[in-house]
Amino acid sequence: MSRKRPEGIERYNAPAGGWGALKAVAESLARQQIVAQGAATLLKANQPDGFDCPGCAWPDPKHTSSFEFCENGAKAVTWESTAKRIGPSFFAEHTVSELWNWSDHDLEDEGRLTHPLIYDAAADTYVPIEWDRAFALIGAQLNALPDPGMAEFYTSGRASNEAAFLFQLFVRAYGTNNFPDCSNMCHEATSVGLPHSIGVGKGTVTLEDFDHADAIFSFGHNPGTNHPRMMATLRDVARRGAPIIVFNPLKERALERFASPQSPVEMATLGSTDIASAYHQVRIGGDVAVLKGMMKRVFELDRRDLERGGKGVLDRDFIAGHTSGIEALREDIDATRWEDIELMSGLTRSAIESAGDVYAKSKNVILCYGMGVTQHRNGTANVQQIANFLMLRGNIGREGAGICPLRGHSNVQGDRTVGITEIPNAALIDGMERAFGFRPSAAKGHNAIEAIEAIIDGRSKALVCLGGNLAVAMSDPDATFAGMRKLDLAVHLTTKVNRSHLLTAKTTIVLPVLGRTDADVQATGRQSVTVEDSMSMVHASRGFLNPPSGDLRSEPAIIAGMAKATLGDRYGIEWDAMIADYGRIRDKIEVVFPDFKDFNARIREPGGFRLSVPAAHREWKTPNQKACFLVAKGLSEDPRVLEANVLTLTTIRSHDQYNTTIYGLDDRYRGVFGRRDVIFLNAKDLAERGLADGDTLDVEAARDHADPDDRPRRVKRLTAVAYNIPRGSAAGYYPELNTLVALSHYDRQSGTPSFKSIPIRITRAA
Ligand SMILES: Nc1nc2c(c(=O)[nH]1)N[C@H]1C(S)=C(S)[C@@H](COP(=O)(O)OP(=O)(O)OC[C@H]3O[C@@H](n4cnc5c(=O)[nH]c(N)nc54)[C@H](O)[C@@H]3O)O[C@H]1N2
Ligand SMILES: Nc1nc2c(c(=O)[nH]1)N[C@H]1C(S)=C(S)[C@@H](COP(=O)(O)OP(=O)(O)OC[C@H]3O[C@@H](n4cnc5c(=O)[nH]c(N)nc54)[C@H](O)[C@@H]3O)O[C@H]1N2
Ligand SMILES: [Mo]
Repeated sequence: MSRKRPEGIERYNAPAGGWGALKAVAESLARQQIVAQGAATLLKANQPDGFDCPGCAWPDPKHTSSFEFCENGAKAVTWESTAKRIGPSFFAEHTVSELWNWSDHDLEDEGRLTHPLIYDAAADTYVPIEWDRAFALIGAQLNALPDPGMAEFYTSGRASNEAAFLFQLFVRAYGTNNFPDCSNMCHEATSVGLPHSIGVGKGTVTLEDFDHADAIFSFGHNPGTNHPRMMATLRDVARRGAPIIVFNPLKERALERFASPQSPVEMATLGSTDIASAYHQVRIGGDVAVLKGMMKRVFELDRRDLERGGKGVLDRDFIAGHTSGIEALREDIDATRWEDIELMSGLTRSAIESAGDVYAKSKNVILCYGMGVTQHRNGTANVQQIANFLMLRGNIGREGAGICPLRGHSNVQGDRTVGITEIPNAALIDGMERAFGFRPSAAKGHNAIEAIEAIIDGRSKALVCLGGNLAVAMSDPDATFAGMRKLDLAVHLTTKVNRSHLLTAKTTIVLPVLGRTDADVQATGRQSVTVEDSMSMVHASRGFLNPPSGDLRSEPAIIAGMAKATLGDRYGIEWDAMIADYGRIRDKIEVVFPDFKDFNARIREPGGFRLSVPAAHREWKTPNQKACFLVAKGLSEDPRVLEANVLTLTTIRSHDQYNTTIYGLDDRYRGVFGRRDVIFLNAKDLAERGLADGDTLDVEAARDHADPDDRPRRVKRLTAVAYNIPRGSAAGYYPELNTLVALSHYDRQSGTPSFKSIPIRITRAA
């Protein structure tokens, strides 16, 4: 019996990857009109003398590999190296009010910006402006603020180390630590949570560790779409027969089956490799429950083994020699009841026990995780329970084992390393003083949520964005948009036009930048920049394409231009010399951060070098010099999830988007074609409400009357798609559903918005 599915909804039965991926690359090359140049561009991605792929932060094998195929990396590269251009004549023809009604896809699809622009309010259009005039205006307006703390400086994680370092230098010399950053919406729970556990806010594994792992645990990430080069690694692990245990509410195809476009056999025979050995569809927000459940099992196995005269399954040497807090953890786990674990995780006790058994039997375990773990009200607790789980069997700081957060933007980790932080520590302040002879303020600045709150309240009057699309990426776009329209000054460094640029302030300036793929030529010749991947490897990136116009500047050059116009020769900073030769920026980075010793020499080695990750060799930079087991109270921090009729909504990326950049309207592996206005629901949850597959629904966020920010938040007319997802869970696309997220809905420890658990109610649309 076949029932008619909603328009554009099909079943996708093939493995991830394979010929579908090759076809998608060909299509995106053609769409961006760059078949000849574009194909050559792709071959330079992640090559020793080429540019770092702007797609994701997964490392490359020694960074010397031949071109590693990746469909979504290809989309990112072609989107940037497109032949399409958007110049002054386009803006003369389209008012900003008209462009506001364009879709996010259509805005960016117009192509690369060619000229610096300023908003002309009388004509409601963007008009060209000379670079020096733009800098002078920015400098004058920043200097006119009564307090530097009234300006916000946002960084999106594509910025190179060199750009990010100059940005923080400019802003600290100007006098504030207001550094909202895309990381605040992303892996902040990792950056804040892990230092308390293991003394460093980064992953501990290298790519080689995957060759020695006996089991991989995967929580809340979708590598087939978001870190496709990771699939080669997971495929190797699966083919060795090592178990891969997945916890994800959705059955993500690439975690089930993957056909490697680099395997002639799989391509020729239409074969594939099974990836997950066990796939547990945890309820959204149920990860703390799962982790506590598995730890409960490990403690139980340990007790049993001891009773039988064995040595137990805990790593007692590691625990005694390296850790603190095991007793408090054990008490918490003992006090946690299986009924509650089952209720909150949506999994049976026996399923969780079976996963715990695999863990206890495996000598070396790596645990990988993404946004499904961090973007919750208890995101930090989630991350810390992961660390606890690994530490029970000493799975941190030895070969084949460790924690592996999958970072987002290709250099989001590097930006943090070189000083983009609203909470500068003493080492950073001292380093800046050593390098530049002035002592920056140590006062805490704003993170992303605090910056938006300040903008909405009118406490902050200027916003300078080094890339990104802050207004669309953030929670509560309605309030955020209104706030941004009240600014005195908005400045955007960008490759293309997006919605944030249409939120005009009294003065609004859009500055077009060179991208990763473009050649960056300065006074001493063609420059390289550097980036840091998810595994703390730092390496050079060098573009080679002719820039979209002669009027573009590099991000470092623009930052220096703004800095000179704002600061004059304050502190004698040699901006021009640093722009002439980025090697001089790296020399300064090395003075501020001694870990970058011999920076310029070491990036000449193929593959670059690894920054030190003390926990990776069991050196614990925590106050008590130990790895700390940390207790998280309870299993959830949002009482609304247990209210009658409430579902928990997660917001995810389709296969055809890069964050707020929408390449196309398909989500191939989930069987969605030509649309994004859908909500995935369990058929029984639909039936219970008298609804069915294909019905048009309105979605409303569950109210929180204790929250001063409480008000109705609705998204109308989404098509229900009956989907393989746990009862009580729902999923839909970011950023369309951000309207449902209150600004106050975030993890109190890290400030990460709870984009992955939004309590909602659904009703049939009128
Ligand atoms: N092509 C492409 N690549 C990208 C990006 C992109 O948009 N497009 N974005 C980049 C960025 S900035 C980032 S941060 C990363 C994001 O990479 P991911 O972390 O993979 O991103 P999401 O799409 O948010 O996927 C989260 C996954 O978590 C699952 N999930 C949702 N809620 C829960 C939960 O409560 N528990 C568990 N266990 N799982 C859950 C979802 O089903 C989904 O599979 O990718 C980077 N790479
Ligand atoms: N509901 C929900 N919201 C989320 C998330 C979620 O999972 N669910 N994820 C969050 C996460 S993980 C992140 S990281 C944020 C992303 O937040 P952002 O980093 O702010 O957003 P992006 O969409 O990556 O930014 C895209 C824009 O960057 C600009 N750009 C592209 N390349 C370059 C370049 O080389 N230089 C410059 N200067 N600009 C460039 C272009 O203008 C493009 O439009 O969103 C967060 N928001
Ligand atoms: Mo991210």
